[in-house]
Amino acid sequence: MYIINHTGYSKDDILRNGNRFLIGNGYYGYRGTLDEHTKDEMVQFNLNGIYDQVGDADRESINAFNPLYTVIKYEGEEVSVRNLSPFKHEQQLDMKDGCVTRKTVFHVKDALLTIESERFADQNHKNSIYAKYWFQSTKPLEIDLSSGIDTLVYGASGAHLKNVEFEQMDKFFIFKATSKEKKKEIIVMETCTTSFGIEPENEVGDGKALHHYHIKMVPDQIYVIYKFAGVVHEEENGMEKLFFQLTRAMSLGYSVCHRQNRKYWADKWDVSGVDISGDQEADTAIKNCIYHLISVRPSSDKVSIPTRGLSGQIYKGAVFWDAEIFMLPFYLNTDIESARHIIKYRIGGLKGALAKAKQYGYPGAFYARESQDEGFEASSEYHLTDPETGAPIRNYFREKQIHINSAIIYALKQYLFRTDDVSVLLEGGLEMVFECCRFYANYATYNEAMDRYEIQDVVGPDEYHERVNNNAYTNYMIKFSFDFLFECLRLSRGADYPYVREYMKDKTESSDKIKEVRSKLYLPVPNADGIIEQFDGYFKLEDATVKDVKRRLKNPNEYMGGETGVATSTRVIKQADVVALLVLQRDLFPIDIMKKNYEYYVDRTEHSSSLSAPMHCLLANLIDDPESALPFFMKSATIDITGVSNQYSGGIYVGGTHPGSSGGSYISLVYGFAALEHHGYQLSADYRLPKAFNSLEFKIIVKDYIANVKVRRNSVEIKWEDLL
Ligand code: IFM
Repeated sequence: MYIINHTGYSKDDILRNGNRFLIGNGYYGYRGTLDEHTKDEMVQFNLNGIYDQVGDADRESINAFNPLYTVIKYEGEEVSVRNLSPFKHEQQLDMKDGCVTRKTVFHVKDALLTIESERFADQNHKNSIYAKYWFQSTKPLEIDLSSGIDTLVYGASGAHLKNVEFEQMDKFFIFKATSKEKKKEIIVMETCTTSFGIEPENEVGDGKALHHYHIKMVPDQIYVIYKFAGVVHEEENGMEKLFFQLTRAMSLGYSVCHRQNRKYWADKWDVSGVDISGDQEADTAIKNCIYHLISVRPSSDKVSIPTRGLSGQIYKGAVFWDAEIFMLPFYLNTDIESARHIIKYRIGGLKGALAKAKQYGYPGAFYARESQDEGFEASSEYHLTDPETGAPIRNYFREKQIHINSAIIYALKQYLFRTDDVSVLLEGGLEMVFECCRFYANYATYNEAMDRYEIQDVVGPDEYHERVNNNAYTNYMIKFSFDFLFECLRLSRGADYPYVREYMKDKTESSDKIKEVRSKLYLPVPNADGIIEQFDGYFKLEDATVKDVKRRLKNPNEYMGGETGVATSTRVIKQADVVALLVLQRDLFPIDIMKKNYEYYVDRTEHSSSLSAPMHCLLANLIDDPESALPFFMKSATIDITGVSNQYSGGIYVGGTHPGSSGGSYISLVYGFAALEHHGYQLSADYRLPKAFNSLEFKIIVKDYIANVKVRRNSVEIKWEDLL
C-alpha cells in the first residue's frame, strides 16, 4: 500500500500533517501544509545545506519564500481552513509517485465549493516544484483567486532573509534575497497557467506577489491553475538555469512534468522498494520509510541528510551521526551516488572538525554533533531548557560526544567495503580518518596503575548520563577507528599511492602515538553475569524502573538526563548504547552475551530517542527473537505516519520527520529479519520472519548487478540480474 491519508481538519493536526505530507528531493523539502497556509501554520520550503544565524539565536537552515501560496476569497473573506470549518477535508500522500493531494469542501452562501490541489517535488530537476489547484462550485459563485509567492516565511530562530527584491520577467515573479550572516543569494521564482483564460491582475505588496483572477464560476465547471515554481541558491547562473527549466516545463505542460516525475519514482521504487506480504501495516510503514529516504537523498557532496530530513528547522537542519549509522546502508544498497555524497560531505567537513578539536585544545579532528555547512558545529552548551522555569540547562553533548568521529569512520569503511572506491580515501578520506584518530589518541588518558589508556569524560549514545568514563560503546568504536586507520594505510601502501606516502611523511610521531594508545586501549568486558557495564560505575547506580523514574518528573517535558535529571542517578538510559555496540560490531561477542545484554538493557531503556527502536529490533533479530523485534520495527517504521514520537525534549520542539528511524527500519528488515550478510560481492540471507510476515522482498545493488532477495517463512532465494 502506497497511500497515506488523513481526513478531517483540526488545527492540532497541522504540525503532524506537515511531516506526514512532506514532499522533497534532497535539495529542498516542502511541508505538507495547505495551499492557503502561511507562516502561522509553519509552511516551510526548507533548503538543504544553507544556514543562517540571527544575533545569538540558533544558527539554522533557511526556509525559502513560499511559491505555492494560493487562496480563494468570496466577498473579500478567505474561503480557507484558516477561518472556516470545512464541510469535508482530506489530505493524501501517494508515495508511489511522490504526490500530495488535498480535497476540501466548504459551504459558501448556498453553494458547495470544492477545492482540490496536488503538488510534487521535481525529482529530475532539483530546483523545481509544481502544483495544480482546481475548484468547482455547485451554484454560480463570484470569487477571487489569488496565487503567487508569499515572502513572509516561518523562521524558528528569526528571519533569515534580507534585501528582498522583486522583479518580473515575462510571466514570472522573481524574489531575490540574501541571507543575513553569509550574504548568500536565494532566488524564488513562480509562474502559473490556467484553464480559464483570464489575464491576471498582478499585485506586489504586504510581503506577497500575487496573480489575482476574478472568476464568475459556472456550476460544476472545473477551474484549474497550474503552478511552476522553483528555488535556487549558490549555483552559477542559477537564476537563468531555473528560468530556462521552468519555461521548458511550462511549454511541456504540467501533465508531462508529472508523468516524467512518475517515471523517476517508478524507477526508484523498482530498485529500492521493499515488499512485506502478510502484514499490510508493516508493508505501508516500510514504504513510508523508503519514500522519506528517497525524498531526502543528498544532491551534492556539500550536503548530507539533516536529522529531521527537510521537514523544517528542527534540530537546526543539522546532520547528526544518524546519517552515517542509520541512513547510509539504504543508499549503499540502492543508490551509491547518494551514499558517496554522505561520505564526501563529512570529508568536506574536516575543516570544521579540525577547528572544533583546536577549540578544545586537541590536535586532530573532532566532528560536530550537529553538523552544518563545512562541518560547522551548531550544537550549543545550553541546548535544553527547563520547561517549568525556562532556564537554560547546561549540557555536554557538544564537548563530549566524541563517538561521532567513529560513526563517520564506520560509514567510510562500509562504503569502501561495498564499492572499492578508494578515490574517497585519496580525496581527503585518509586525512579524515587519520585526524579523527589523532584526536582520539590525544583524548585518551593513560592510567599508570592499570597500564592502560582510558577514554574519560564522554557522552555516549545514551545522552542521559553525561561525562562518564570508559563508555563501552565509545571505547570499542575508537578501537574500531584505529584498526580501520591501519587497514587503510596497509591498503594504500600495497597499492603504492604516492599521495599517501606524501601525506604520511611527517605523521610518524602522531601515528606512533595512535599505535601506542591502540595497543593499550581499555576495552570493557562482560562481568560474571555476562553484562557489559555501559560505563564505569553504571552498576552502582540505582536500579529503578523507567516507570519509577518517570513518576519523579515534575513536568512531562522535563529533561531526564544531564546534571539534574531524574534518570541521571539511575540505570535508566535514553537509548540503545551497549545494544548499539553489539549491533554495529556483531562479531565482538558470542550470541549468549548478546542475548544477556539485550535482556538486561531493553527494559532499562526509555527508548525516547527514535534511534533506540531500530537498534533493539536488530539485536532482537541477531539473537533470533523476531517476535520481540517486531514491535520495535513497527514503532520505528510508523513514526512518520502516526506522528507518535517525542515532540519536545527539554523544552525544545524535536518533531519533524525521522530519516534516522526510516533508515533504521530499513536495516532492521534487511539485516535483521532477512539476516542479509555481505561476503565481498556475494550475499547470503536467512529467514527469521516474525509470524505476521509471509515473505519479505527487496533488491540490493552490488557493483554492476542487482540481487533480488526473497525471504519466505522457510526459504531464501537470491536471483541476480544486470544493473542496466
Ligand atoms: O543523534 C540523535 C541522538 O543520538 C539522540 N538525540 C537525537 C539525535 C538526533 O536524532
